[in-house]
Amino acid sequence: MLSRLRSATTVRAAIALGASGVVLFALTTPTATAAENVLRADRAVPRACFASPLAKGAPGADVREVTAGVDGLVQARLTPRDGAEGDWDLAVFDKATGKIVAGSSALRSHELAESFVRKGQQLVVQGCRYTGPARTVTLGVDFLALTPQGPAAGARPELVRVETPRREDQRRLLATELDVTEKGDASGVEVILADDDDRARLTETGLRFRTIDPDLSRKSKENAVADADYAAKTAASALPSGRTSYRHLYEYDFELKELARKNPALVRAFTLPNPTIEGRDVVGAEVATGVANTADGKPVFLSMGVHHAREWPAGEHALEWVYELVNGTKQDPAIRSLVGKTRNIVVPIVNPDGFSISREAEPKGDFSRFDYEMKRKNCRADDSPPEFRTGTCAGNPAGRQRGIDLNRNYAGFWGGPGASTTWSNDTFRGSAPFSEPETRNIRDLVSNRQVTNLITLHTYSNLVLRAPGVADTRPPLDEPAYKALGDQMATRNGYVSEPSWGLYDTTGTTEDWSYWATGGYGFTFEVGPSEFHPRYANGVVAEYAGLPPAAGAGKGGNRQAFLDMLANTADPAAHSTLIGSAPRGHQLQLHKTFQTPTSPVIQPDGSTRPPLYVKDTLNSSLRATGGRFAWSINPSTRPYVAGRYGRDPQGPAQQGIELANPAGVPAENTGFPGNPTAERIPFTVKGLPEVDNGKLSVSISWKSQETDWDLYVFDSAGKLVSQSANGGTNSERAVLFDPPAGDYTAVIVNYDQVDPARPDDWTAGRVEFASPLPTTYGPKEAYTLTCTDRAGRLVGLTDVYADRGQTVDVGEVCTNSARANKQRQR
Ligand code: 0X9
Ligand code: ZN
Repeated sequence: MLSRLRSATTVRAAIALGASGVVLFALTTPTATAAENVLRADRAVPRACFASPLAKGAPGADVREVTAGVDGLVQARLTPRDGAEGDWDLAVFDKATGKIVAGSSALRSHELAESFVRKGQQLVVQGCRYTGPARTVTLGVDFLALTPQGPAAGARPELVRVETPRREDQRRLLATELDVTEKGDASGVEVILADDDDRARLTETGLRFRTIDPDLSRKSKENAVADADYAAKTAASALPSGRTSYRHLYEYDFELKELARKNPALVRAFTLPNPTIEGRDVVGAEVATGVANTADGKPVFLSMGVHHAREWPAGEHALEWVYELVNGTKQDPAIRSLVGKTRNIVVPIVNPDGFSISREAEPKGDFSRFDYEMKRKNCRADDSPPEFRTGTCAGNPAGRQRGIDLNRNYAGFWGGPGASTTWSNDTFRGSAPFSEPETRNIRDLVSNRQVTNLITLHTYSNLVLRAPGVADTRPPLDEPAYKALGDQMATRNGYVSEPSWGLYDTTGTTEDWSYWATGGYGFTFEVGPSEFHPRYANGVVAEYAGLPPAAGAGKGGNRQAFLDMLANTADPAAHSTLIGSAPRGHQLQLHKTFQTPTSPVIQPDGSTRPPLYVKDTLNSSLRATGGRFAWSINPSTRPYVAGRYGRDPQGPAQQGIELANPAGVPAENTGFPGNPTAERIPFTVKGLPEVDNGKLSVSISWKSQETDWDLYVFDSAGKLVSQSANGGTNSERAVLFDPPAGDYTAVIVNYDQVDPARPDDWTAGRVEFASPLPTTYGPKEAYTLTCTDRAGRLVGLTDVYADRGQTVDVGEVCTNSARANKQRQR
């Protein structure tokens, strides 16, 4: 794809160096001095810095004018001076029109405002002192030239389907280095042709192809137009905030701190511990009655959006949930009551670097390398080859391919199937579990609070997913209650509730770490039926509020699903509770440290290395108010070791069945199910009281790995219930758990023969049955509970075992602990 590369020239135009030696400024006046790089405001004015350019000398702000020296990116940064923190924000405007170009509104004075500019464009850079003691702050402005290369003229992104019936054809296609999508089936693969150049290259191969979508970018552009139209004619939407359009990153951060400023007893905005790769702060908010005391022992519901940059509705849902809780606390007794019993943490944008790029990019919708609007991952560059490590994330020769898939980077089963080892792949897992600052932020939250309930928001597919991400893990002991909670929420949004392996294998995902390590019920919502960021009215308003055309129309939508999750958070039967008494001002601490293996780590060549052992430390605290306390916590035994849910066999498994291979070999068929040519072999699955089948597997094998047979299993209603359609193997195995009794058909497709004249027919066709696996129980684990007095002395120490739903009385933990006394004597 080299001809299409837009290379980012990292040479900065018209740069002056500040006193600290950092690259700072490109001023209209060529001789910038360090003093001009310092913004000053003698008082703070809480306002939206990005709303409009302020008059010169306006209180609480300071302004510089700069001219873009290049076609490319502007990057304006604020950093605190002399250690004085406070909260300054930043905005860049087009001088001629006054329109916002870029903004940044994080909670401290670490700001990065970045967007695209034209050479010669005059810009107004505005710093605003929102709050806090810092009168001055350092401003730096960089320009990065982006050089478009390759023929923009022939650009007409189209999606085609290329027929690659033989392995030789697949090789020929891959050799073109065209943009092959992940959408392929038994008979061919979809390929993106960005321009005439690509079309010519595909034509040269002589492979057959047909157009699926003649203009890939149309939908994105149409959506952008429809969104502008909707926003223009809608005064207020049905959302709690009334919002009518997708927010920018700077709006998210600003709204969170405004909510906190206006509701100080109810909302607390906070910065997560790790800045991103590009240096942005990640911002969250907590909503609770008496929000300041984070150690009040209430159960915590954590919701998150935008692990994946392009999944904008995820962030919108998360922020609207904050408004829901705030409005509800004021206006709705039921919500007020629930908010009084819980603490709610919301991180709308887990991946601000990626989100900012996707949100600020021009809508293309062609999924090409330089379709930044469709970026998914974070901004890590150092896993990519050296030639791709240059440039900022928004303009680099690897385009949107740079980065780690944050939803493959958590430690849970990390390194297993359903994640990529290739840096440029959209599901690249990263160099190690928790290698990324963004996933470490969430790890930190979940490890240091009692997060009993968690929803991580994604788009799309209309799903409510729970752990595990791969079937082999087997369901946790909690499965019945965990499933019931997911099913309940799905009645509200109209989505399908299932374990996430039902979608496809994934490892290293959020709740496959958080749930198995802490026991807090974790779900992934895949919001909306199609498109990563559809029209706002559909993808956000309708999905959230339960309006047509959403599947949750008339059922309450995601709003009601979240409220159900909130009710579950408040329900002591859904977690564990410690009760006891402690003197006022004493601090109780629950501590637990353990190691959990990852998956056997898949290597780029397909071999595996032994699992890594990842150490987790959970540490949460309660500040005693004197007398009795109640502390809502997760069960002490983590689900990973607690056992697995199963059922006892009610009878033997059914005898195996041989599949008789019909005479002859069907014609080669790379187009199943469109082309029905196949062998069809019926078989019958029995049921109780005669047999009890926990698992059914249908398998076939043949001689050469160059031959390709595929296998599908249909039930008597003609529904596909299992399939196995690999290439490069000499066997297939299709599996179905708890198969209902009835008639089934194995459909066997001759996909590819090495030598069709002397076919390599399948043999050893069998249906095998296995008994259900009974429930297993593992060891119990304890928390260590300590009590320290006001002076920080340890005055109590004991082990605590607590099961889900259980209330454990630990008594007078700060005075009655023999172990603590012993410890003190040493
Ligand atoms: O692949 C993903 O990360 C999620 N889909 S998305 O299109 N939003 O990227 C699905 C993850 C499902 N698995 C688990 N959450 N375990
Ligand atoms: Zn996602």
